[in-house]
Amino acid sequence: MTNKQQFILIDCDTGSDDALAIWMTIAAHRDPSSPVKIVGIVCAHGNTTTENVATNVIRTLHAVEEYEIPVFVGAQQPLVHPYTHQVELFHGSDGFGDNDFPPLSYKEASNFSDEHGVLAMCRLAKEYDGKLTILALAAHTNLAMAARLDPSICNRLEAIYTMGGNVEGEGNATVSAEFNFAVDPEAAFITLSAFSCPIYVVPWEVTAKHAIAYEWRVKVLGGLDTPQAQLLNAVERKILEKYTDNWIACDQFAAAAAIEPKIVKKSITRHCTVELGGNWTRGLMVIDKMGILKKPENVTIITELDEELSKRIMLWGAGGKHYTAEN
Ligand SMILES: [Ca+2]
Repeated sequence: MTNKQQFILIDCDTGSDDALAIWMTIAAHRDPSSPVKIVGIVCAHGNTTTENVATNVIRTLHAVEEYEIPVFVGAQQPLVHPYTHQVELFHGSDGFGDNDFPPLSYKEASNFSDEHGVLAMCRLAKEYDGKLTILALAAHTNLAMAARLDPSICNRLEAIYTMGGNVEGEGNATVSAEFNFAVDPEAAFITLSAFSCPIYVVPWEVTAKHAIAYEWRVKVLGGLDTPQAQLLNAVERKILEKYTDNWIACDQFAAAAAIEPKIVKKSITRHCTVELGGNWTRGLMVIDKMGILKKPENVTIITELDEELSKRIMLWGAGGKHYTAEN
C-alpha cells in the first residue's frame, strides 16, 4: 500500500462481488495503517434496480456494523437505451440471490443520504479536489451524468478503477461485450473520453483468466466464521450450486488494485473507446493497439494480477486474517 492518503468513492450495483469489494475496501478503511478512506457509496443500476442495490448496500454495510459511510442513490436507468438482459440474471432478480432476508428499508438506515448520487459525486470531487478515486463497479451511468452535469469533475479525480470492458472481444453479457459496459455503452464511452485522470480497467477476460478454485471459495473463503462469509454464502448459494468448476471474482480485483497497487503484475496503456453501434459489438471496448487513431492513451488495462495477494485481501475483507504487504 502507498502512504499517500487515498479517498475512495465506490459506485456499485451490489451484487455479491460488489459486496465483497465493499468489505475489502472497508477493511482498509478501518485499518489505521492504511491510507484508504471511503467517503461514500453511490448506488447504480445493473445487476438489479438501483433501489434493490441500495438495500443490498445497506445490508452489506450493516453486516459489518458500518453505520457511518454515507450511501447515495444514483441513476436509475442507462443514459439512452434501456438495457435488456440477454443472459440470465446472474445475481438473481434482487441482486442478492433472492434470499428470504428480513425486510430492510434503506431509506430508514442511518447511512442513507437523500442527496442524489450524481450530485454527491460532483460535490465530493470538489471537496477532495485531486485526491478522490472512484471505484466503479457497475455501469458508468453515474460517472457519465456527473461529467455532463459538472465537467469540472473530469479534471478533479485522482483516478478511476473499474471492472469492465474487455481486452480480447469476449463478452459475458452479449457475444462481444462485458456486462458493465453493455448495460450502458454510452456512459462507458463518456467515462473513457471525458475524464482526464488515469483510468485503470480490469477487463472481463482477465478476471476469467484468474478464475479462482471452487474449493478455495467454498472451504477457505466460505469457511470463515464471520458475518461477511455467512452473508456471501447465502447470496452466492445458487451460483455455487450451479458453477462448481471455479469461481470468477470480478469487482473484487478492481477493489484489490485500488487498495494495493502491488497486485497489478502487468498492464498496458492504450487509447480505448467503446463501440456504440454494431450488429454484434455494441458495448465492446475498442483498443487502439496500433495507435492508428493517433489519440492520447487514456486507459491502463490491467492484464495480469497477483492472484494470491488478491485472495489475501479478499479474506481480509471477509473478516479473515489482517492483510499487510509484509505478512
Ligand atoms: Ca458490480
